[in-house]
Amino acid sequence: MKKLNQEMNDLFHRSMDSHLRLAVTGLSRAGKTAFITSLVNQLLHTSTHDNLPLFAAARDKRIIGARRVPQDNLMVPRFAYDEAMDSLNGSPTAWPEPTRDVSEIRLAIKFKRTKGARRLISKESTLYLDIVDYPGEWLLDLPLLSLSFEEWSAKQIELLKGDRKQYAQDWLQENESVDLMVEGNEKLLANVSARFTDYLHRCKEAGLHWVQPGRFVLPGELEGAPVLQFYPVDHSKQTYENADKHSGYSLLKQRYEEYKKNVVKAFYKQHFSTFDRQIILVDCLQPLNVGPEAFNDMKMAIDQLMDSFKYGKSNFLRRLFSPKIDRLLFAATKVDHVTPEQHTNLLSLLQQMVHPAWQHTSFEGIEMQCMGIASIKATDAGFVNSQDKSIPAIQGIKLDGNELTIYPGEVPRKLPQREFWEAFDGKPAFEFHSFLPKPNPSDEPCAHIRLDKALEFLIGDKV
Ligand SMILES: Nc1nc2c(ncn2[C@@H]2O[C@H](COP(=O)(O)OP(=O)(O)OP(=O)(O)O)[C@@H](O)[C@H]2O)c(=O)[nH]1
Ligand SMILES: [Mg+2]
Repeated sequence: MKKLNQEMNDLFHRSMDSHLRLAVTGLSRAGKTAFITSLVNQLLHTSTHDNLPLFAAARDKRIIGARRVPQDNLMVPRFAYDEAMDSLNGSPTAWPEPTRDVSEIRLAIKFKRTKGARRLISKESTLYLDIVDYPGEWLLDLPLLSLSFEEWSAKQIELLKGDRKQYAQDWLQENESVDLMVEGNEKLLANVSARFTDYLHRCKEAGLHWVQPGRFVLPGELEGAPVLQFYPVDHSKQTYENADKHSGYSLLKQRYEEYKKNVVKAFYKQHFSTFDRQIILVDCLQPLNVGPEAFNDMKMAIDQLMDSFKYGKSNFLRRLFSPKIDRLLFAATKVDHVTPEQHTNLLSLLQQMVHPAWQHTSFEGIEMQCMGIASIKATDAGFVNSQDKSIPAIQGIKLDGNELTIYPGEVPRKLPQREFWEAFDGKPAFEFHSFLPKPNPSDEPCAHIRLDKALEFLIGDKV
């Protein structure tokens, strides 16, 4: 009898538990790994430290404790938290390695209930939080679903201007020698596709974010698969209407269609439809450092990401899968790269960037917020005196190990226009440096800026 009661008690408590899947997205190098590492680290420490004052449940001491538990989804790699912490706590300290694929981590957060009927029955509950890290580039493939091979090709060819055209030279040259009307030669097509992929990599290395198809630069488990061996074709130079079904042209077209069906659609169905909440991390400072082309390119990529959230009733996405994201957070990352009085400008810039999509009426039922955060604070802010003037500055250790104290520059409040860039004569307008993480005792939580505010928005209503 006692055993039965115990089992019933356990069952009862389990029924009080809740479950949330959080997607952490951002374009390449936006700070996803740092964010997840710090989020896990903060939650693991919060029962013993006052590290999250803006996260009400932690501030009010309602979090009893958090621990990592095995994830449900055995097909997705585990998020490398321990490896990331080893890098941050190493000597010298280092940032975690770049990631290339989807990964996942599950936390069990035990907390005291405060409100609602459940409080009367059970005083403690557990929130199971699944955090999924996946490359934002994969969301850039969404428009492919509504584009034919001809339409997609036309868009890609149109982009070949300025720097992009230069990066594409090898691919375009290799392309010249292929007759797509004759029977398809797999090896030849693989070669030209490899040059096209090189071109996309070059764009990415130059700080451009609009890189499509996204899997070409981050193939994950599809590395070397023929479904990643196609490239856009210039239909204005030649007509392919009469291409034989065994021709090179038809092969490219088939692969494009396969990619849409088995890569893009499959990704949305498998992952996207299971999320409850999403954070999109944006590093606005990096493209400001590089120049107008990089900045506009990132804006285009962000617009594209936002399209994934336009769940209009007639939207084909709604029909394709049933998204249930009800909260979406946009976070400008690495705010510790600028002096504190610039944080409001950075936030305003981010708000401008996402404004058109935010306004879109089809954001039915999705709550959105913007904020500036530093997942792992690598600098100290202060003032330096120069000629009777006090100038704000940040101080940190550069990647070469030397200390640097600097005023990195003013962040524009609004989307920078042509005059803004001209004023800087083609030189970077800012000096945003990368810093090494600060050494931190391993039993202390990482220093952060407003990660608690992000947590409050993302899970505050669930604990
Ligand atoms: N100062 C500072 N730098 C950060 C912070 N977060 C990330 N960084 C820097 O940004 C780089 C990229 O961060 P990651 O967390 O690896 O970014 P990611 O989005 O996971 O990158 P990929 O996995 O390569 O797409 C790090 O190596 C750091 O140099 C932060 O909070 N503060
Ligand atoms: Mg990463």
